[in-house]
Amino acid sequence: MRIRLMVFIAAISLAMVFPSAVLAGTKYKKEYKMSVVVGPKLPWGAGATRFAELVREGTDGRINIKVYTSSSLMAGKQTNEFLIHRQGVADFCFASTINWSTTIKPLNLFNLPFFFPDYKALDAVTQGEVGKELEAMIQAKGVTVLGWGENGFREITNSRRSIKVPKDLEGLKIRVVGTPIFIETMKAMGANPVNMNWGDAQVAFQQGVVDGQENPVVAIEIPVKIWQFHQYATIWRYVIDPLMLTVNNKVMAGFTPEDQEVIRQAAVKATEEQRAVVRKGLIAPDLSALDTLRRNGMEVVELDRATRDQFKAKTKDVYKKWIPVIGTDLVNKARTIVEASR
Ligand code: X2X
Repeated sequence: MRIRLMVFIAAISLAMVFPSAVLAGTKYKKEYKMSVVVGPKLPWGAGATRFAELVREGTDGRINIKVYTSSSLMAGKQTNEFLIHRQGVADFCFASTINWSTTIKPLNLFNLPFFFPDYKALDAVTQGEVGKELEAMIQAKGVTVLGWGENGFREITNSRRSIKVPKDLEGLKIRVVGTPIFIETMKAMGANPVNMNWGDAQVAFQQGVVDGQENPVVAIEIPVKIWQFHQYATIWRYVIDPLMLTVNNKVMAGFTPEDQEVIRQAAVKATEEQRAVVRKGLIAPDLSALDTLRRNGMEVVELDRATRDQFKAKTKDVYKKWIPVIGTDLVNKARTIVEASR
């Protein structure tokens, strides 16, 4: 009896001293690596740090995630991120669909020019059936999507002239991510695209190697003070850039069920918060983010639906080529959801 009691007390003390993961025989790594393409101060990088903090707190320090910003895990080459994630070089990612779309073709859905008119349409797609299908495809490739964050609608800025109609864009040298559909879309609209990693882009803006670029206002353009390089901004919502907070499947399987649950909840919380941050000031009546651009000397043009349609009309061939690549069924489903949301 006494011995049994002693064993019981010993077991309890052991459980208190050692975390459940150790008792369960699961060996955790000292550090888990999380990849982010941009710097730590941008809302995207901050969202990753927030996730890491929530996981650390929720697991009493059992899971220690270090955020590697500025594409450092893939030597600057942002379109390689999915590959290094799949291989396990990055255990976690907070990633843009754009950077992964070179490898996972259906993600080019979000790159279709002028396909998503607003946040309502976007949310209906990512939170619904289409979002689930994309998650299942990614899962089958070895990675779990834990939550959807956001970089935002991508708006064009440049140093030459105000872009109000398609003709204004003609001949402008625009930096884009090195993913084929971006290059083809810019060419279709008459621009002269130059592909470049984000890590090299800011120096290129400074040196005037390119005339312009396209990125979300709150998530990128304001934090990098784009007005240092460009005086003109056009709000045209031509492409949406969702972010996915993800974990490598094998890494996830190595955690106890309780810790997996902590990770899932942390991802939902961190992405919800991050989405709210990057939308602030961009939804009428609060358009204060555009005022920030103006206050810093930029001329800001907001395109109406008819003008967006003029740009869209120029990208017909992009649609023709990419719909079958993305998956005709998937695009049709998304289109139905977008139309129903209007
Ligand atoms: O390279 C870009 O423009 C950026 C930072 O927005 C992405 O990673 C897609």
